[in-house]
Amino acid sequence: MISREKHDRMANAIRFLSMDAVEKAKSGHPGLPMGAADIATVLFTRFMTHDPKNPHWADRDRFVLSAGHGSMLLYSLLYLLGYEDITIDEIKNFRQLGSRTAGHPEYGEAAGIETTTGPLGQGFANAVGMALAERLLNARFGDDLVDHYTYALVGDGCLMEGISQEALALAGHLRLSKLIVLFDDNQISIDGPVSLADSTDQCARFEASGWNTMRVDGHDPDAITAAIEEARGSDRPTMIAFRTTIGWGAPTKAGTNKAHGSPLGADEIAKTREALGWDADPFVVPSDILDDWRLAGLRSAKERKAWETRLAATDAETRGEFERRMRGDLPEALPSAIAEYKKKLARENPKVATRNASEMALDVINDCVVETIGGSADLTGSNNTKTSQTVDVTPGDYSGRYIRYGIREHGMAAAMNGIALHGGLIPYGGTFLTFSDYARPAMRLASLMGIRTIFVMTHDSIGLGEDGPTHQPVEHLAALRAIPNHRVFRPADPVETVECWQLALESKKAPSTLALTRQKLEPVRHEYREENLCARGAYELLPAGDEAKVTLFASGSEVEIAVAAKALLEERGHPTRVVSVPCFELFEAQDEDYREAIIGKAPVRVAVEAGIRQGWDRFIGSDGAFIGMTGFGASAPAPDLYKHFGITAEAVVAAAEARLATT
Ligand SMILES: Cc1ncc(C[n+]2csc(CCOP(=O)(O)OP(=O)(O)O)c2C)c(N)n1
Repeated sequence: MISREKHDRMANAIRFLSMDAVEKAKSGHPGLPMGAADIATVLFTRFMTHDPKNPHWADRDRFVLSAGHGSMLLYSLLYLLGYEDITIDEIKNFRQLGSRTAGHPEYGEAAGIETTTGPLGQGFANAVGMALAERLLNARFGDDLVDHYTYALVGDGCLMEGISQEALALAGHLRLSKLIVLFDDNQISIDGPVSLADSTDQCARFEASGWNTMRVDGHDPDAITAAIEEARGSDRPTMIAFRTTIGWGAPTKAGTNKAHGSPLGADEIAKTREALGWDADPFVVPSDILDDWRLAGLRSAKERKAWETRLAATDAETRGEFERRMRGDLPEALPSAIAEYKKKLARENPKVATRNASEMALDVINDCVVETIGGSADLTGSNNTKTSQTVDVTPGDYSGRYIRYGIREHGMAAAMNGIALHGGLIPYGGTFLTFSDYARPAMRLASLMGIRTIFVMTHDSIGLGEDGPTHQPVEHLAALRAIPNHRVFRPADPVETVECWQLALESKKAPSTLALTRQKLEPVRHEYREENLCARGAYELLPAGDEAKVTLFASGSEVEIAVAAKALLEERGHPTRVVSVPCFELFEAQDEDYREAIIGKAPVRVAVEAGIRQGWDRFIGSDGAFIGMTGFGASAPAPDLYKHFGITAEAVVAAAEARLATT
């Protein structure tokens, strides 16, 4: 049992490391770490089951600092608890180039940082995904292997963001009782008191969605302990509103927005040292306090060993399967299952929309890759994300493989990130491509973190037809391609669709978006090829009959237009090649020789895509012809729209011939 005096000094160690690091960096946020230090100290000394010496232990509790600006709270904890990645030098180098202690916590920089946070509210929704992943894996592997808590520390900002509503509604509905949200209820944000802009009763809001809630003094260790204890026994997710003082301990700045996001200043820090009776120099933690923290870091070593014993005692097959899934390796049988399916496609040549092709591919994949977790933001029948293998997950029954995310694109995307981050599962989820805008902040973070989240985005152009311009993506392909480390796949037919799915599954360190059509397409790949041609991002689909005078580049639904245009151009005496471009990002990853060969030497280059031109100059040059969209779409049947906007084989021929005439 930790005495009150000891608790206070341990919490003060967090406070001084945080304020001194922010002061040295001349930037950062001392207020949150100082205010939440008591909560964090109780959590990590009495409850968190984790092992700094084995930080990737699969069944560890997860802690998410959703209020990522308070990063020094997390870095202080990791240092104090003995995580090797965060040394005192890293603390001293807070926010400096090359340090692990980035401005906001970055996943992958140090063990113990479970997700990248900073954009407020994201971490909360990630935690929902982690807590869901925990239940899903528990249903598959039992309490012996998977049975842990997920804690998220959120601030006023996280709870004001709209994503928090999506996250809490989903968690409440699914009854994720092992999710515990610690709300740093300090009533202060950047502009000043939260009351300037918000008067929500947060507890009432959570309760309305099926949460257990409590209001607790966030500076009383016994009260904090009792609350977390109670939360752990709840049959519902719990939100504890801890009333705290931002910048607790700073004599003049505590309780004000002056403590939120700038160094306290030498004078205030000196006065805080005095007020809290802390005479250690900056970055020095008195040895007895450091020892206490390091001991706290060892508190779960026994549990970790017991878990390892249980894992070792598990039958070899289950153990092997658990370990494979946690490593994120795909089943060995996948390539042959896909090869068989591609052979079948070559025989049958089905004329289907790529959203249907995606469902067909998923039917093969889900049979083999049992760790996929599907879902959709209320567009299941449109996104074709549900297959025969994916039974619904329901409140309290997590044995299924399909999440009804509800009309919550942003929450879905961020929860999927949480599932991917947890490990052991591969999440994919659908909505309309145009609503990728609603999911984009989480899609960007998936890219920044380099994780395998798969976004299934159907209705990928004006080809969706009658729903009109509100639903027709125009700039979205370009906008998603603009995100670094994000693979945007736009397959042209069933063969390309399964190839792109395979690439998305194999992409352990980058998320993928599959842009899929609503409308039926002519297949363009008729022969079986074992090689995944989409893997190079762009490839020659059809060579020219003679030395090429024209190269046509196209993606997805416009490849069939390019194929038709090639036939017309060749009839008219212009040798033409067709390059299918399913993925810009993978094309850029090829070597120079390959890229040059694909761009080719034909004097005329034309690209066709039912979206905006941005990005295509990479293929056609600034003097190339682009057949696509220059503004918003319209409401009409798809074939009428293609004609109306001039995205036709005839238009391609006319553009190519106009240029041929000047070469
Ligand atoms: C999506 C998003 N919008 C805005 C910001 C900028 N921002 C960082 S912290 C903050 C205020 C957060 O207030 P609160 O959660 O109460 O944190 P505290 O003041 O208690 O540290 C804002 C607006 C952000 N990080 N993310």
